[in-house]
Amino acid sequence: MLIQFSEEQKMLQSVAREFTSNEIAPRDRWMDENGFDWELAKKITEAGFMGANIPEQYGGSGGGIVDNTIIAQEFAKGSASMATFIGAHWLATNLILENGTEEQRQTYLPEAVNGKIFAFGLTEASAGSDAAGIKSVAEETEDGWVLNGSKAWITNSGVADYYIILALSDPELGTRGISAFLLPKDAEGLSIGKFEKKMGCRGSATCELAFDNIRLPKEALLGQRGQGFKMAMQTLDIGRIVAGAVCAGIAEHAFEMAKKYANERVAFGKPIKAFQGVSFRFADMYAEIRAMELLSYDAAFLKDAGKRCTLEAAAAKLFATEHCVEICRAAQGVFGGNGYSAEYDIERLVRDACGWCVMEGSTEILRMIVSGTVLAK
Ligand code: COS
Repeated sequence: MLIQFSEEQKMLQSVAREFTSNEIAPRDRWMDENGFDWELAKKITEAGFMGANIPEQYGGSGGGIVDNTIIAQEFAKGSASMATFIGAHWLATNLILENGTEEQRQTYLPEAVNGKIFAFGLTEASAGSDAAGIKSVAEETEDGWVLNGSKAWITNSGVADYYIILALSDPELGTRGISAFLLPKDAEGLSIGKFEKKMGCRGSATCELAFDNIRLPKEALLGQRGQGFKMAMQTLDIGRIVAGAVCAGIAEHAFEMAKKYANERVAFGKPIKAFQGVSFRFADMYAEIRAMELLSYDAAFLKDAGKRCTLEAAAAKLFATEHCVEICRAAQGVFGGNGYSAEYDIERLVRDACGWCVMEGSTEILRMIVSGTVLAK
């Protein structure tokens, strides 16, 4: 037993688990077919999860990264979409928490706790993995900033109340010329595209954003000018830890579905779990899920201890996303032909799992980070 949760964390885990089985899991198929579930988002707010990462002085529950990781893993056991939604909200609000002025914290964090949805806008159509290649520009004026450009694949866009947008404030300075800005959804000049038709995680909203001469006040600058890239990378470290646990949750969901089926389905006069071709899959799935958890919580405890965890977070996400897809495919295989039918739900998990191989750092980018770090040592 390597993961040592406190009594409070064990309680949080059981509360999140119960909430997931009562409220989230029953809505997952509906979200896959219909998109974002506003009613469920309201219940998530009422249960206090939106502010799980926010200190009590701003109305949140004051949890650390381990706490967030616990909640995300539990949510993912019921719905990858809802885990994606809350993960993106925390990603954006963590940026305010860690880099905002006291006034920004006091303005935005209580709103985040009370159900205003936040989104993190880094990616552009021509700058995904190459995050430093963004082209959106924020030009300084006498009374603030003028924002132009666009973003793509922004989780929570279309449902968010606030966006944190990374843009070039000083293009000639490279990564040190990128700054972060707080953008409200009703800003004049902001256009939000239609919801992307995605393969999976369809209950989480994703759109394109376009900025046409949006005038922002001076106070819209989040953190220090030129520190946006570093801030984004730091918050992505946390995002990747949470992503690892989300994948462990999706994989466990698939494991449980397949286990039930393997007990009930009879072939050649026996439940199919009696056949080694089926039962051995569960051995591999179990071991891999456990490893996913250990890597994710190892990085989460490191982060909560105030240490840099770029390597550990990237390794956790790398291992977890790739194995999550394999586990979901193995679980789907247990269902035989029925695994190909939407009626049995397992195909949805395969689609959901694939999304996590690109969100918050593709497999290839994570390999670059891990190999670059270990070979430099
Ligand atoms: N924590 C703190 N600082 C970091 C950091 C981290 N995790 N990663 C990079 N930095 C800093 C570097 O130390 C460097 O600082 P200095 O200018 O002071 O030297 C600066 O940021 C630039 O770093 P680097 O040179 O490594 O930047 P690159 O342009 O080479 O990009 C990768 C590095 C590829 C790792 C980055 O672009 C990346 O993570 N891409 C994937 C983006 C992503 O995950 N997108 C998914 C959608 S967003 S939800």
